[in-house]
Amino acid sequence: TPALSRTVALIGAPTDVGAGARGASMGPEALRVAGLADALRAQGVQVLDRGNLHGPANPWQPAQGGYRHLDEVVAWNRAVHAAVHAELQHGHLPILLGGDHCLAMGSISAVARHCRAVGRTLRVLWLDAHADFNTSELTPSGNLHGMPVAVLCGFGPTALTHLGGASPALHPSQVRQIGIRSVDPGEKRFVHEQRLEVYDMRYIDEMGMRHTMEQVLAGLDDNTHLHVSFDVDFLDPDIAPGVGTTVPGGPTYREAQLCMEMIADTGRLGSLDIVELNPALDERNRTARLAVDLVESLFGKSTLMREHQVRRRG
Ligand code: EXY
Ligand code: MN
Ligand code: MN
Ligand code: MN
Repeated sequence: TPALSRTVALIGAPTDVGAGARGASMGPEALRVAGLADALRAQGVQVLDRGNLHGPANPWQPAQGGYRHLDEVVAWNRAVHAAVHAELQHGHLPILLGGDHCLAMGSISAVARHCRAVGRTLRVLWLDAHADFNTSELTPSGNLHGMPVAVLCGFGPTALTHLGGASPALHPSQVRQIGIRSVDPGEKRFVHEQRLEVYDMRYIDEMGMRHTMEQVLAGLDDNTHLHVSFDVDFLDPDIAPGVGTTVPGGPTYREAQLCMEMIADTGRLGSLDIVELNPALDERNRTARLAVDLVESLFGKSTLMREHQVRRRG
């Protein structure tokens, strides 16, 4: 299997149609202003900024039939699916700049379709305070950013479950959820029923981030494509206030860095979403700058040369 690409394509999807608060639509530009492209270049990555996708405005309507803004969410995710799939076919590593987390439906369905076609094994790391496993029956809000994992596993409206043709895009056994600390009651039953592998904050508290990531990354091989779906609300709100759905008690700065560094060490990162950043709620773009800082680690930045650290320890 050839090595995964060191050419990254940035794809902006400036929308908040799946969210319960306005403002994530400003995420792509905030990440660019925080220096995302230069930070990646500093890690030896070639960066192509594809600009922003276009889609319908946020009509700000109540939910209908358990879904809020379903038509708009479908339109945005069709655009995301096409753009992400095209970059993978060109051998590039797509980074989706959200936008709210409903966009993972388009992005991950494209990654799954690509992996199916080339015979790669896909594993999805879902970094989030939330399980995002609601359905129209279970959701308390109708907001589609609370449903992408369920949709990708085949539970949801056909227009979304079949974005990549075949459905389901994912089997629950391909997903690892990390940092979870807010799950709705019906959603929780469904997570158990579908046997999602969840490393919640209690697990991280008791076992530590190092052991957690060893479990999350166990069993990878050189045919694995890792997709990281990074919901910025994964992070503790004390360090990352710029999100619409803060939940206290998230990973610290050091825990988040270690999480990213251990993913980088695998060398298997094949695609990435950065979602839910809400500049309207941020403080002087600090959450965007933190996200960029963590992405540097995800692409291999560490304090010292890794081999030097290992030599000193040995
Ligand atoms: N579980 C809640 C809901 O479904 O409305 C909150 C979901 C927030 C989802 C954020 C993006 O991760
Ligand atoms: Mn190229
Ligand atoms: Mn999410
Ligand atoms: Mn979340």
